[in-house]
Amino acid sequence: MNSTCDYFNIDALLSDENKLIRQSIRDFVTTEIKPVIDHAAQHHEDIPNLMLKLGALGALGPYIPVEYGGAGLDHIAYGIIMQELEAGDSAIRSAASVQSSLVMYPIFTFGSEEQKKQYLPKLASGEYIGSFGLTEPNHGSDPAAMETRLLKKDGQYILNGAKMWITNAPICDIAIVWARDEQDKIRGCIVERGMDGFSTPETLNKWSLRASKTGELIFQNVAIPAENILPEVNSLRGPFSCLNSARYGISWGAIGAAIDCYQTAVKYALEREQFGKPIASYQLQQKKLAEFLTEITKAQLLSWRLGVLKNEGKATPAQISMAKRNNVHMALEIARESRQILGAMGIVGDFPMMRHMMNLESVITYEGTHDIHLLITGNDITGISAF
Ligand code: TGC
Ligand code: FAD
Repeated sequence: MNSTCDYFNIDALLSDENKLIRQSIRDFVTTEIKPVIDHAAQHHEDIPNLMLKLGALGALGPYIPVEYGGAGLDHIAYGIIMQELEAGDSAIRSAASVQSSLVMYPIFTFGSEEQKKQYLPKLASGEYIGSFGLTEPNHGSDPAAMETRLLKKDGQYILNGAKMWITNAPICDIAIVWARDEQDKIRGCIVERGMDGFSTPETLNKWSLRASKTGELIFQNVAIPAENILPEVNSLRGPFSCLNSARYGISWGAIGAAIDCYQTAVKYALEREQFGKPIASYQLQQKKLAEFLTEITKAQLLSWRLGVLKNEGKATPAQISMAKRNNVHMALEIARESRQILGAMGIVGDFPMMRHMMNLESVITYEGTHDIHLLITGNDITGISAF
């Protein structure tokens, strides 16, 4: 029997530090997430004190330098953390990847020294929760068409507009918001809870990512002090650079969800008997399991190699798109097919497949849809934009 999910000995490519981090996050997910996640998802609740717990583990801003409160780890470590968290639930990985890649990364990369010192340590510890506002009600795949405006007035800036589908909006302390200025340039700013005219209504009735809060960011003449503007960027390169980091992490995270489904399916298929034999003894079920392990192994190699390129500063946005697209699709297919191996048992919360499957419907949509990533690859091949 082989259900370890390291078929090509990828462990040999990991450092001892990488493996120690994996074990500590795996232990956390086993003891703190798996026992409560079904209840949280069924009841549309988040996990109490999740961000403080992730902060204590070093899972928030793992690659941010230690002087700013991060863990100073490499990109493979970041990927492994995402993998282990998403084996628990995509909502847990979402919480960590938004905070790390979409909030801490832009402050670290495009922020002033004062902004880094003021916000990064509190975000790393989980004392502050951040959100990231790029998508708008009328502009999802095409953020260049955004309508939100950040206009200079009397030494400060006035923010007007709305962002939609924003992870952690209802519970965020700060939001990194992208808007156009009077010269039509894209600027990033830090909006703080409590600023007049800033509200964050929750989006209810989701069938996906039910253990994560999603909402809107609404700005009605919000006065933003000049010191809250990210000084080092004034184009779409700003938000897209954040997406590079988050999409890379998601490529690893999806592997975690797929492994959780695969291992559950192997165990069930060996134990469940029909027609007098374990269902694992039938060729149709073995084909499914063999395909799962093959696809997981290919995804592991893709993400590991991408991590090496990222550590060397050589990963291209198009390579990241390919890995995000392939691995999330792979995980969603495994969630769907492995649920069938459990028959009726696959639809109840005692097993994780249905929850992973519904979560992955969001993961295949956010951070660039499956189709948009295909078009990014097509553009890279041909030099012709088909958007
Ligand atoms: P384009 O004209 O190609 O480029 C505009 C500027 O951006 C630069 N650029 C990039 N820079 C860094 N990394 C990348 N990946 C970049 N892609 C483009 C480019 O060099 C240029 O820079 P500059 O300085 O010369 O102006 O851009 P476009 O408007 O044609 O867009 C192309 C397209 C479709 C690929 C892009 O719009 C896209 O990726 N759309 C998808 C939108 C998306 O992914 N949204 C995600 C929202 S955040 C989210 O979903 C969080 S979920 C979190 C969770 O819970 O886990
Ligand atoms: P649309 O852009 O309207 O696309 C609809 C369909 O049309 C898709 O299938 C798409 O692939 C297709 N399509 C679009 N353009 C083309 C084209 N040129 N050619 C071919 N097909 C095309 N955003 C944030 O900014 N911050 C967040 O924290 C965040 N969190 C999210 C959390 C959840 C749970 C979800 C579901 C979304 C979140 N998003 C967030 C938004 C997410 O990034 C967008 O949903 C995504 O970018 C797609 O935009 P859209 O939903 O408006 O779809």
